[in-house]
Amino acid sequence: MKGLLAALKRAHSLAVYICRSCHAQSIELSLKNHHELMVGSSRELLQKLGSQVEVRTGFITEEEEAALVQELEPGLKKKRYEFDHWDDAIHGYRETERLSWGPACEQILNRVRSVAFPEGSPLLGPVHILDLDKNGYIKPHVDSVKFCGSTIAGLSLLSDSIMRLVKEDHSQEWLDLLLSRRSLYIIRDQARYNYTHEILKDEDSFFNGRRVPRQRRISVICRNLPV
Ligand SMILES: O=C(O)CCC(=O)C(=O)O
Repeated sequence: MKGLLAALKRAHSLAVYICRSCHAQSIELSLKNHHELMVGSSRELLQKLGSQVEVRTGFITEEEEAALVQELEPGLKKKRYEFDHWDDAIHGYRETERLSWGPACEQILNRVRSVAFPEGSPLLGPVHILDLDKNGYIKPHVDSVKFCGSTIAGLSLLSDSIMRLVKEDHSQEWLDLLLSRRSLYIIRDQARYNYTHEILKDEDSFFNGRRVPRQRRISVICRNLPV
């Protein structure tokens, strides 16, 4: 159990820190067929990554969200939010992983797996749970290729948030995703390997100029294994 968290932490500690000043000058375009859930630095980028980045709003119901929170809360409550390490890639968080779930939650996770991963793709057994405090945020990083495969799929509980993807060697190329509460995001292939991803802190949480307040947020993240 400890292995996955340690591996992910190692991946996070390799975070790439990117200057954000270029964003102000960038052209923001929305992609109509993604229901205005993504804005990016150019139409070309939105088209290029359109098939590798998905956001499905309302993927789970309020009742399903409550079932997940109810199952996760007792374990999370035993841990403290970690704020102290200024150089960590995640600030203000507590985390755990879970291998076995009650039937209601297992059904939800099976739905996630069936839409996010190709049939037969070997999956990372434990599901990663990240609980971000209202003041918490995730800095730009690329998940370790040693421990995680081509696809990352995450449910967002309790809060809306903004996920930002930035090309690793070309920070003018970026994409913002509006992750509404109870949505599912999926990041695949180049978007997963060549772009950092991050969750913006509350004070920076704007989507296409619109303020998106961040509350405490729990993410439930499924990954496949590297081939
Ligand atoms: O909380 C999220 O949805 C993103 C998590 C993340 O960036 C990661 O675990 O690598």
